[in-house]
Amino acid sequence: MKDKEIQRLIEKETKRQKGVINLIPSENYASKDVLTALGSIFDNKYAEGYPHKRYYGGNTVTDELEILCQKRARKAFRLSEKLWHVNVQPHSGSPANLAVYLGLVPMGGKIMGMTLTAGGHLTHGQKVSMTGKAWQQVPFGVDPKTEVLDYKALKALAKKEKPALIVAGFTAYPRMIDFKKFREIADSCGAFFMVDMSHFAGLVAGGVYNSPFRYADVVTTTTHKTLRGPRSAIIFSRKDKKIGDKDISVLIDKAIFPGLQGGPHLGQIAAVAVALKEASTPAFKKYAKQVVKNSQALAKELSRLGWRIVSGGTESNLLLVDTWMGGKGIPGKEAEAKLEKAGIIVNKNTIPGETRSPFDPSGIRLGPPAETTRGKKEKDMIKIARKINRVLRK
Ligand code: DSN
Repeated sequence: MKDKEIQRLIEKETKRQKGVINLIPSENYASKDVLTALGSIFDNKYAEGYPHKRYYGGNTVTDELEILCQKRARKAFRLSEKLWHVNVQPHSGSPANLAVYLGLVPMGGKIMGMTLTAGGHLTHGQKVSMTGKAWQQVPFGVDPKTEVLDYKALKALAKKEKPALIVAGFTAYPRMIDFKKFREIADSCGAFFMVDMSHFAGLVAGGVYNSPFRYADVVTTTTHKTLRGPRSAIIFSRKDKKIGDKDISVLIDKAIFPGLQGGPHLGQIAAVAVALKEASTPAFKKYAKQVVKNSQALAKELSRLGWRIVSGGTESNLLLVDTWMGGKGIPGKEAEAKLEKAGIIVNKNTIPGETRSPFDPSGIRLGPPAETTRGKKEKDMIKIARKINRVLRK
C-alpha cells in the first residue's frame, strides 16, 4: 500500500485484534474471501435501482451479482423464491429497519418494540432514534422477576394500543424467542410482524435458534454478527402480503431506493454473497452450535463464581452479567475498562429494570461468536470466565 499512514493503522489494528479476547457478541472475524470481495472492483460501480431496472449503464455483471446474492440468502435460510422477496441493498441494519417502517407504517403510527434497557435496539422506536421521532413507540420490557418475555402481558398491550407493526428480535436478550406467540399477538391486533434477527441470524442459518420465517411478515438482519459477513444488511419480505393493492415487498424496496439510499454498495453485496455461501455449509452449522455451547459455558462458570446472569442463563450468542448486583459489585463502565486493560474486550450494558444510566449501567454484555471463529471451545470459556472473575474482583 502506498499510503503508509493508513497501512500503519491497519497493521496496528490487526495487532490489537489478534492480541485481545473479543467478547463483543455483535462482532466477528470475516473470512479472507469475504474481505477480498468487500474490497473488490465492484466498489467502483454505480447501480441505482434494482436488477434489470437500473438508472446507469454498465450493470450487466452487477445484475448477476445482486441476483446471486438474493438466491444465496434464500438458500442459507431455506426459503422458497415463491414466498420470499429479498433486498440485499441496505447499507446496514439501521437503514434496513427504517426502510421497513417507512414502507409499512404511516408517519406518526405506532411501532411496538422493546425498550433499550430491556434489550431492544435503538431502531425499534427509541426516542433518540429517528424511528422514535417519525413513529410512536409502544414500549415493552421483560417480566421484572424472570427477566424473560411475558407473552400474556404483550398480548394485552398490543390489544390496547393496536400498533401497526410489532418488532421482535433484540440486541441484548439472551433467551430463545417464541415467534409463534408473537405472530398470534400481531394477529390479535392486526399488526405486521417483523423480526430483526441481526444478533442470531447465524444461529438460524446453523439451525440452532428458532427460525422466524414461519411466522414473520418481514425479517431484517445485519450480516456482520453471527452470520460472519461484511458490515451490511438484508431485508426479507413476504410476497403474499399487501397493504391495499400494493405488495409489501415493493413498498419496502421503494423505501430503500429511492426512499433512503442512493446506489447500493456492490462490494458489500459481493461480500454478503460470499458469507451466505459459507453460512450454508456443514462447517458453519458446527460453528453455530459451538457459539451457543460457548455462551452457556461462559454463563455457567461466571454464575458459579458468584456473578448474577440476567434471566439465569442464555440460549443464544450472548449473555448479560449484572456486575453491579445492587451495589455489591462494580458498575458496568468500570468492569468494561478493567477488562480492556486485561486484554478482554466487552461492552457495558443496561440490564432489565436498570437503576443506573446507559453511560454507566449495571452490567456488561458478553458473547463468544468472534472467539468461536478462532476455534475456542467450552474449556477455553471456563478459563476466560475465571480470568474475568479475577480481574473484576481486583
Ligand atoms: N450495535 C449492535 C450491537 O452491538 O448489538 C446492534 O446494532
